[in-house]
Amino acid sequence: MTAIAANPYDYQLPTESKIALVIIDMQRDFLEYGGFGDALGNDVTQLQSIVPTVKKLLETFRSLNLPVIHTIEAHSPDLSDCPPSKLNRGQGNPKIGDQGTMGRILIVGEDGNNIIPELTPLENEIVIIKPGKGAFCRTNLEEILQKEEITHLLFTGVTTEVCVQTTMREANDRGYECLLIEDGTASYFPKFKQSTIEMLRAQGGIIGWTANSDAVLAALVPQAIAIA
Ligand code: TIU
Repeated sequence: MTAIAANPYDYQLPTESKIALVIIDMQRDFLEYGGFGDALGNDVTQLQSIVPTVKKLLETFRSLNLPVIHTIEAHSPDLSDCPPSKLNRGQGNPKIGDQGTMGRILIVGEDGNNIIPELTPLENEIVIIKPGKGAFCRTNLEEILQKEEITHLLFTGVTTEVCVQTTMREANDRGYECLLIEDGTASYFPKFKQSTIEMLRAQGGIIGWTANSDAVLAALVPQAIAIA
């Protein structure tokens, strides 16, 4: 069995079941001006640095014919899937559903809700539209993972301490073997990213593992050669 050099110890890749790359919310709403992240007062440039790494991982998974799961945080145009607690949280103005420079903020189908062009999903890739921070909340993600016999999830995306961490915790509780790719995730607050990495892998990997993308790629590519 191949292993990824990870923290707090090696992460074993499965031989019988499948591994998937999960790319959380790499949508314009979070990475560009005029979206939800910007509306909340965040510096969106913090998130842009991981794009080349996520792209490289995406291309590797595609070349190995391994499953890729993209998520998008989005609400229906009538906001019926957005609880008042989420809509009214903070004192943000504009807020979810308001008109931004890329269309209505965090609304499905609007320009700002699209995944950034560098990471546009292919037809055969899974795209989970999620109304919450976690990708298992009010979605069919668990059903899809079971059907596809996916047991191991490698996480990338934004933001580390919000949607990425929430989803990784949800997945861990459901029995998935989770690894966070450290240089494939970002936060508007670098210290929150670092804390998240440390807390997820503490206590012997209480939520899962963390590793650098180089370690992930080094483990995956020889396996592909072996399969071929
Ligand atoms: N605000 C923030 O850090 N994140 C979110 O609202 N959503 C995600 O993390 N995707």
